[in-house]
Amino acid sequence: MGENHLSDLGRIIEDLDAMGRIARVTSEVDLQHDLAGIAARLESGPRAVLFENVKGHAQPVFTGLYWSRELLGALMRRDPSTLPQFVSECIKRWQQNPVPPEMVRSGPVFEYSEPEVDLYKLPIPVHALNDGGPYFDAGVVIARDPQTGVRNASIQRFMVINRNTLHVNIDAGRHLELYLNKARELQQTLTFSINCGVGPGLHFAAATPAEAAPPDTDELGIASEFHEAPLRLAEGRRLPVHLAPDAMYALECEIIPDEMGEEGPFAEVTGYYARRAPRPVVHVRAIHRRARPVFQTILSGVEVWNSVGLLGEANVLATLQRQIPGVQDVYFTHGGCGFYHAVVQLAQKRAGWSKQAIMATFAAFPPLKLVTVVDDDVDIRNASDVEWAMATRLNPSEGVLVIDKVFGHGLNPGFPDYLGSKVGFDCCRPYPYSDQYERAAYKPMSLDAIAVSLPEVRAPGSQAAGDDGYAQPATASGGAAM
Ligand SMILES: Cc1cc2nc3c(=O)[nH]c(=O)nc-3n(C[C@H](O)[C@H](O)[C@H](O)COP(=O)(O)O)c2cc1C
Ligand SMILES: [Mn+2]
Repeated sequence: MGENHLSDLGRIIEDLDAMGRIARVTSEVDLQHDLAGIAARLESGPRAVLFENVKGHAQPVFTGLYWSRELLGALMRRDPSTLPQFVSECIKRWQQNPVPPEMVRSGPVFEYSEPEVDLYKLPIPVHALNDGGPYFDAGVVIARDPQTGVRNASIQRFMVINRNTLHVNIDAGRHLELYLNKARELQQTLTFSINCGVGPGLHFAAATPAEAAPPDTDELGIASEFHEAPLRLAEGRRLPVHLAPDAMYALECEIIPDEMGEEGPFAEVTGYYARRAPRPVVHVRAIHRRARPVFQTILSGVEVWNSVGLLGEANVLATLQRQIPGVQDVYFTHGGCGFYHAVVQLAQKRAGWSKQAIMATFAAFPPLKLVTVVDDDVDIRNASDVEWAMATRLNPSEGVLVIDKVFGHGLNPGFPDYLGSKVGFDCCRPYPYSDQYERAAYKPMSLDAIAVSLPEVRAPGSQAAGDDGYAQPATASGGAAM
């Protein structure tokens, strides 16, 4: 298998550029709030953004790689609606026959090593108005189990405290938390690398949920499936860590267990600020980078929905396809913060399996709070269509499944201390089907061969000269001003 363009962010930017999918901001932009404010205006659009002129820095900042499924689909040469299936097939191949990473000695990230660690040399933005400081939030953490040596990939947010210190947020149940606990027991420090400016192969490996990549597996191999070639890794120069030699930046880091410092607030994927609290202190011992790096940052919105959410969708889809006959598709809605609400599409084969699907979905992705199951005549990516199924097919006295006091996502304000209630909505027709629930349909027609005039729609009173279709409105602002 030949390696494709997905292993290198530089090639990815060139590829997107050739498709007209890079917006270049050439005006000078301040890292403090302005950059994120501009990015927020372009969020979800068809283009990623390159800030070429960052105030006080020679290095550009890149954002938006994950904020549109159309862009991701174009990059991966797939129809965007088939991405969950594609991702789940990559993960399945890795589970069955992993292609282990290949250790190499060099790579572009070693083009320049800072003689002295100084995080302030990097163009790290401050995103939201109340954020506690500049943040790394798009870096892939590569760590090794202190007991077994098994590698783990994850993404965590790191707040910059000073020239060589970060404070990190590790959610409950993360494998990095497990490794840190093991290091504490062994009375060791925990070392790892942060790799910033990588492609979606490594990013998706890091975002693969624990349910698909348990802690005894080396989830770095997932990246190999996306790259169509073994992922390259290299030894650190200062610490016993593994890092990505093809990244834009790689930091060698160390946590001394129980050393804590204040982290936050940070605008999170929920649309709320994560609270400031004592969290682990990270010492940065070395910084490597390309000679001409691009710093990647992520606004915690759609980009997280299309990475954590997309990987969650892929795992729910793979699990349901094994367990529930008739499952067609899964979508984590964007109104549901990208991974709190799953909509499952089911071609029912037996009565009662729509409720089985609700239970299996919750088990396959614990951050979910809502699951809605609909029939296969409903467009799961269209909120109005899903609501139509809910309005006409949900039987509230039988089809609502409430689960109290269950583990959920700690960032969701409904889950203080990771505990809250979840609800499933069975919006499927009663099975076997009756005519009563058959969806009305019109003959599918193409307009290609049909003569039809589609005039430009204008505001009242603004009709074009010579158009005598109807009278001028008799208002003061109407005719008089024209
Ligand atoms: C942009 C982004 C930021 C994230 N930030 C955090 C974070 O600050 N803390 C955290 O524990 N998980 C965060 N996550 C989620 C984890 O990286 C993700 O759930 C991952 O699968 C965890 O890996 P693990 O199962 O190996 O622990 C983030 C994910 C993304 C895509
Ligand atoms: Mn893991």
